Formats: sequence, C-alpha cells, structure tokens
Amino acid sequence: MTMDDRSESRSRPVSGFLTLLAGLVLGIGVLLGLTAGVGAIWSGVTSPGSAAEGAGQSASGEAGNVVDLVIKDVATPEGSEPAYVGPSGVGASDLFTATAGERVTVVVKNEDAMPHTFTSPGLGLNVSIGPGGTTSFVFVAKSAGSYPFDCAVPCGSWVMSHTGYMQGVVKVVA
Ligand SMILES: [Cu+2]
Repeated sequence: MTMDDRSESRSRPVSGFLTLLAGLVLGIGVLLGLTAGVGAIWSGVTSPGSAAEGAGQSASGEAGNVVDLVIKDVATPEGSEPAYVGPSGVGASDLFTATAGERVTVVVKNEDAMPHTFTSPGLGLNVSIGPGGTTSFVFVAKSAGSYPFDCAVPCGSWVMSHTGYMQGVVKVVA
C-alpha cells in the first residue's frame, strides 16, 4: 500500500460524515422554513383547497367564517407592487367583513417571493406570512368596528400608503 492509497482510504469516512452533516443542516433549514409562517393562534402551510376546508373546522368542531386572501403583485402608478387582495378584489375599501364574536379563519396565499405580515393591534394580530406558501390564522373580534391592518415589512411605497393594498381595514359588524 502506498501513501496515496492510505490517504484516500482515510478520506472516505470523513466525506461520508460531511454528507450526513450537510443533509442534517438542509433538513433543519427546511423545518425552520416551514415554521417561519406560524400565526397568532393557529397556522399551517397547506394547499389552498384543503386549508380553506380544514381550517373551517375549529378544535371544538364548529365551522367558522373562512376568508381567503392572496398576496400578489398588482399594477400601481409606481409600477408592480405586492398587495393583499380579498373577496372584494384589488383596492377594496374593506379587505373583508367579519361578524363580532364569530370565529374567523383567514387563509393567506402568498404568491410573492418575499415575506409579509398581517398586523392589526386592534384585532390582536401580528402574523408573519412566509413567501410562496399558504398561512392561516384565527381570530375573534369582540366588538364591531373598523380595524386597521398593515404589513410591517417595507414592501412597496405606493401599496403601503394606499388603503386596500398593503394596508387597510377589516370591517367587523355586530
Ligand atoms: Cu408587505
């Protein structure tokens, strides 16, 4: 056996260990990525159809109001910027309407490549919305009113300063 042969045979277990280590790091990274979008009360990363269906059933078995939102690029005077789009479409004066005391599940599909938040101190919400997935959260508004929301991530000067885009109002009726 030459010196070269020995050094080659020694290097094999080391490279095997490095491959295992790289696999572990990758696995942990994927796990962290999946949990990054954890919401205020309940959240998950699922396909849009099953999220809306599954999230409507609360832990107690009661079906609640399920609201579907999409974060996607929209045309603005300053070019294409990401915005929240709810049941009433782009730029609606109220992103969506809920009833006081009702359990509301919000399912946000983020089609944008960057993270956003759904932040509303009045509703007790500050939810991170990771890129390219679906995040769900649940809230109950105690009383009727207009609750402002916005995104805490700087993501577009026009959409962040215009109602119905990256900031706006959730309307809660009695
Ligand atoms: Cu944003």
